[in-house]
Amino acid sequence: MTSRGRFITFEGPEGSGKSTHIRRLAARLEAAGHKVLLTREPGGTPTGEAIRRILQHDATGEPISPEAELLLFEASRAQLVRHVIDPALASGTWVLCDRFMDSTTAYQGYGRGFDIETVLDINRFAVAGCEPDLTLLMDVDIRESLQRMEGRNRLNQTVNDRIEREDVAFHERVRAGFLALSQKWPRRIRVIHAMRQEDEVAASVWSAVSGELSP
Ligand code: T5A
Repeated sequence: MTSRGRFITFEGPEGSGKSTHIRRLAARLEAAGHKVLLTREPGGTPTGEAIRRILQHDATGEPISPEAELLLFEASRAQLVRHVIDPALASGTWVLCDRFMDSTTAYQGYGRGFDIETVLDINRFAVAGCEPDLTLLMDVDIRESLQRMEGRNRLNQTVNDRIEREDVAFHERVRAGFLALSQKWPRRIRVIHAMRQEDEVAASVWSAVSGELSP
């Protein structure tokens, strides 16, 4: 019988290096002989990618209420879990996901101010037991996060999306929320100090993964 794969999520403020390090970790796991699937939230399925366009760029032209925003993130997640993550894990593939349920708790709970226990309940409904084995929280301060977003936008000729345009106080609440979650679940959520050189950060990511999951 195939043994179940492992499920690793990357979380943290914008520009904290999630995409950079998820790709580096995937390459290293593949080199170690694992089958690896990379995915992201919101997105990762046709329905999820359509939801991503609505959420990021006001694609309908209509303001999105905070309640609808929360439920759209959860809808994308419910779809991703059932169509992509669960089947991949069952076939022995390691799944690396760029953001997952902790982002909803941090952004919609701590950031927007929804009751945290309510958000956690809706998360549980969406994931139906499919929780990460390990979460890497890429922690940067918000000034660094904003600078990196600017750099990314200059390089890729992009602009900040709807949530990235929130004020500094919102982003500070989100970061504090992520850190609070890492204290609530210290075994699952490992804080990676992501303001160092990229290679040093990659070494910490590998050490957390190899220490916890013996790849
Ligand atoms: N959201 C999401 C919610 O509100 N609720 C939810 O439930 C979910 C799932 C999604 C948005 O939706 C919100 C959160 C977000 O606002 P996203 O696509 O995940 O957005 O976007 P970001 O987090 O904004 O992704 P970014 O690509 O901007 O950030 P990353 O992936 O963290 O960072 P990365 O690797 O792209 O790096 C950004 C820049 O920094 C540089 C890179 O080269 C790049 O230019 N960099 C470094 N620079 C210096 N030192 C290092 N160590 C560096 N590492 C990377």
